[in-house]
Amino acid sequence: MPARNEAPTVAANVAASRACRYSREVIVVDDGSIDGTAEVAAAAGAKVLHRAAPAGSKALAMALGVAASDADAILFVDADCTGLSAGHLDAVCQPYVEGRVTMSIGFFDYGPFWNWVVLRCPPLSGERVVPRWVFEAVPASKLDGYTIEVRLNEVICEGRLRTTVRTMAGVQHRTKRAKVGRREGLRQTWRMYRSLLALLRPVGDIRWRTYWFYLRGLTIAEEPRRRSRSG
Ligand SMILES: Nc1nc2c(ncn2[C@@H]2O[C@H](COP(=O)(O)OP(=O)(O)O)[C@@H](O)[C@H]2O)c(=O)[nH]1
Ligand SMILES: [Mg+2]
Repeated sequence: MPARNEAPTVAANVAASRACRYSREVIVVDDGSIDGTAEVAAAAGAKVLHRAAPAGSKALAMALGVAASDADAILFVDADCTGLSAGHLDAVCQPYVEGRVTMSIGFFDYGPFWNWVVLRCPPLSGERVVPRWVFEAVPASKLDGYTIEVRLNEVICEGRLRTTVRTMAGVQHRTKRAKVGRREGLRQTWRMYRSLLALLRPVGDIRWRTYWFYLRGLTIAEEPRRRSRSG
C-alpha cells in the first residue's frame, strides 16, 4: 500500500487489507508524509516502511514493498480508498487464487453508466493482484510514479495473459481536490494524466495495439446489484 499523506483513510484501508482472506501481511510504504500517515498505519496493524529518497514515487514505493516481502503474489491497494472492505478485496483476489487470470483488478464505483465504460478502458486502478514476477518484470528504468499501472498492464498484455476486472460497489477514493484543494488538485491531476499520455507512441514506447491484446484477454465480472429483489 503506497501512501503519501493519507492519514484520514489509511487505517480503514489497512484494516480491510488485513481482513482480506488471502492476505498474509500488510505493508504500507510511506514517502515522507507529514500528516502522521505512518503512525496511523502502524497503529492499524501494518508493517510500515519508509522511502529514503526526497522525491515521492508511487512506483518506487511499491517496489520497496515488494522487495520487503517474499510473497508469490502481491495485492496492491491505494491508501486513499473510501468504502473499501475485505469482501471487495476477497472478490478481487479470488479469480487470481483460482488460477483463472494472471491479473485481477477492482475499479471504483462510478455508477451504472460510467462503470460500464470504465470496465472496458485501459485499467489504471491501483487495486489489483498480480504474481510477483509481473511486478519484477517491469525494468527499474520504467518504475516511474503514477505510470506503474500502465507498466504492469504492458507486462500482462505483451505476454497475452488474462485479466479480469470488476466494480467494487460503493468504493471511491479521496480525490486530489479533496486532499490538496481545487487548484493544486487540478495541477496534480493534469501532471498525472500528462505522464500517462506521454507513455503512448509516438512520444513514449507503449504500442497502441497493447490495448487490443488487453481486450482479448479480458473478462468483465458481473456488475454489482444495487438493489436486492424484494418479495
Ligand atoms: N509512497 C508513496 N505513495 C504515493 C505517492 N504518490 C501517490 N502515492 C499513493 O498512491 C496511491 C494513489 O495515489 P493518488 O494520488 O490517490 O492517485 P489517483 O488515485 O490516481 O488520483 C495513494 O495511496 C497515494 O497515497 C508517492 O510519491 N509515494
Ligand atoms: Mg487516489
